Amino acid sequence: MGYLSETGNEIYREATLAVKPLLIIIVYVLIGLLPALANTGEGVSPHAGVSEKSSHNFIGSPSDDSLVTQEIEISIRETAAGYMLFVPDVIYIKKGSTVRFVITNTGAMYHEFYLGSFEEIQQHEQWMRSHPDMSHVDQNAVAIPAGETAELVWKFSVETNLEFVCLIDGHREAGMWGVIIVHDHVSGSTAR
Ligand SMILES: [Cu+2]
Repeated sequence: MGYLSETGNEIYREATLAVKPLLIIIVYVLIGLLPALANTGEGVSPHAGVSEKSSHNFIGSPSDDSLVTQEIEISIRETAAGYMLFVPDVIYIKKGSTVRFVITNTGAMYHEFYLGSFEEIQQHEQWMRSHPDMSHVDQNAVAIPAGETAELVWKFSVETNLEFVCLIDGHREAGMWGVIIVHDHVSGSTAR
């Protein structure tokens, strides 16, 4: 699901990197095709309905506040040098834990916390480049306006490495990403 538009975007991106006239013509043809691809519904966004997809299970699932076994606090910081950071940016979680992330935005800008696999986030970023005004809030993401705190409850049922990121244009490049390591033998504390 969503492969049509992803493939379209990839072709589009590759093509726009080239400068040969023939390729430019191909780009125009593809631009004409993109709306048709987007109209296939789920092709609109790689993360549309992401939580309902079976392929999403490997990153875990949304869960209820009453089932939380661990709370992890993350703060978002903007530095004078222009970096935007999640602190901590490496988090260890024991498999089977239901975690409440409490994310506080200490900066002056709007940020988001998006949880996903490295592959999913990469696909999402490609899609984002052509939809910069899109908000990414889904069951695996929360919006955190400046000065506010938001929570996300997630059950980690599979041993895996995941990524959390702010998908606002340029923020990942400014440092807004981190890694979650889900293993069966960690103590469940956060660490750097
Ligand atoms: Cu951000």
